[in-house]
Amino acid sequence: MNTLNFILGASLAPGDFTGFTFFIGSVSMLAATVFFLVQHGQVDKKFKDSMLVAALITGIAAVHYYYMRDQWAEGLGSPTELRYIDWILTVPLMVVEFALLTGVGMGKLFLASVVMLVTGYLGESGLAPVLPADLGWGLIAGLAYFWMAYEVGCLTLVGGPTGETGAALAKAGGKIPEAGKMLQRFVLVGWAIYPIGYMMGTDGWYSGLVAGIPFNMDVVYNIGDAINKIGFGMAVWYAAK
Ligand SMILES: *C/C=C(C)/C=C/C=C(C)/C=C/C1=C(C)CCCC1(C)C
Repeated sequence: MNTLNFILGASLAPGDFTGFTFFIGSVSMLAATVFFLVQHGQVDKKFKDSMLVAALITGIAAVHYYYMRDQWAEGLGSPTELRYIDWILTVPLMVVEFALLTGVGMGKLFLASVVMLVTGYLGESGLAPVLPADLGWGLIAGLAYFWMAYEVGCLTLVGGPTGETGAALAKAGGKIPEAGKMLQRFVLVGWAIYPIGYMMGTDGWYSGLVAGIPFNMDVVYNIGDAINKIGFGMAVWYAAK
């Protein structure tokens, strides 16, 4: 390995579609981070923390994507550990965004996000075969996800009930209720991309269902991250500007 290789990491082979989605991920997360940081200087004082957190989310992801791309390019396969380390840092920061916009304490949402990701990791990595990936770990992760969706008010989009955070979003001042609706759509639709990836990467009752999807799990996760991490920041920016 020469020095340049050491600094830049392994090269992607031409035609490595999955590898290039990792690359696009790192570049777009970096660009979004610059955007959110610049906007941080422009918005009203009370939104500065929200903009900074948006930049942290995409910034942390940019670094992880850089290393995930490298692991993939080295031929080491799906970067499960880096993926879940990224998520365990960035998803709680998305919870912080809700807390900053509403003033509602984030303890329960934070806990649910940790349960969702730790059980998801145990299922996907196969490290804890005491429970099956589908109706064991995956089910627990799914329930934690549904509870979070309820708590932040996703069900109000279809006329249903909401938890405390969702109720506070609707009552907040300025453009926060509108931005809250955007965030709810991301959690309801954008976050639902992840269980599809999980089903593609683990064996279970659903294996036949996802067999026809023409991408692999990493492409699905990469698409989900780009939509959700950048989209979340844009929604917060919308409330702030
Ligand atoms: C920036 C990263 C984000 C927004 C990651 C979100 C991840 C999820 C919503 C993952 C959810 C999962 C389930 C609902 C069930 C199967 C296991 C997971 C962890 C993939």
